[in-house]
Amino acid sequence: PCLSRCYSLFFFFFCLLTFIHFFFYCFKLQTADNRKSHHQVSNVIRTDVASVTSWLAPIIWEETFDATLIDFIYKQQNLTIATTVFALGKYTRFLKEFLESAEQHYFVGFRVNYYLFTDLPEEVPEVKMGENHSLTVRKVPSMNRWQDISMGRMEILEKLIENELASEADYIFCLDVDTKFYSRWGVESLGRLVGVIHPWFFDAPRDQFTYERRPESKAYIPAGEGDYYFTGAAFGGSLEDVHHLTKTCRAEMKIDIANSIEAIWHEESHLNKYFLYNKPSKLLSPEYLWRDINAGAAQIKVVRFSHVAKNNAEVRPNV
Ligand code: UD2
Repeated sequence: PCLSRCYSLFFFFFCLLTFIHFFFYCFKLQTADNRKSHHQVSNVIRTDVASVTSWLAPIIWEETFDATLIDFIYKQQNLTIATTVFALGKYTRFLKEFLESAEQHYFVGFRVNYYLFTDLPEEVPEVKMGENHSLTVRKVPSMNRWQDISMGRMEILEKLIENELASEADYIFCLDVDTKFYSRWGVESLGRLVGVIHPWFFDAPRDQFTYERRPESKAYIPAGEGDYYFTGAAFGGSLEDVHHLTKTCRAEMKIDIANSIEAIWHEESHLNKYFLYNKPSKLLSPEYLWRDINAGAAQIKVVRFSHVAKNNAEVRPNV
């Protein structure tokens, strides 16, 4: 009987210890979870910049999203991002740095198809593509005016989406080539219609925006109107939305040509007009298009993509 009492006592203490251990284990898990969710919440707060527009579109800045979490969510969707870039004439010199830096920072781990339009395919450098990234080169005719090259992109994009991309991609981004990636540009940038705030005007009052102010142009924006000044160097979204954007801008530029007027900043002016009446569903902060020659700004904690310095008179076919 003494032995059996000992066993009972031993069993009782064993159960007690197991229970206490289990209790503390659960408590630890819960506090870890709390800490984690608290950490995630504190991760997405910026008080020095606006991170939402008046029509409730997010504005993406560093520390407004959790990159690991957002990658995990989008990974399950098996997406393809088409990306267009134009390099005509001397602008082919920018391709190497553009592509090499993109391969380090642009949608790493996601499927990307670059469509490169050039009049000099023989000058396209050999750049090793990362996993699930591919490059298609398309020859286009040369042009004598840089403004025509820049504006002509709208029509080529419109046709590319219409004729080829429907079953090939989910999203599209259209980027300038005289640029370089310095840091992550990832799925946080995806949205139905995406505009990038111009690095010169993100901090400027509206009356300083360089919208087209002549009512004769289809890009006209009256004084006192407009939300942001967007760059023409980067925009994107779903195929359907970007198709509508490019088709509209192309048609409006055609009307301007017929009326012998060219908007002050070419297709960028038409893009701004489009975004005024078709609000972007997501805005990217100037982290997504900075300028190498710009001084830093306190709000810019990360430069992701930036215009490289160039001598316009030397690289453009006309001045
Ligand atoms: C601004 C815009 C640009 C466009 C342009 C229209 C920014 C930062 N950039 O840049 O997107 O809206 O104004 O006025 O807001 N290109 C060639 N070969 C040429 C000339 C141009 O391939 O000879 C292509 C190339 O992809 C280049 C793009 O057209 O990146 C725009 O031309 P730009 O970069 O010379 O225009 P820029 O710097 O005035």
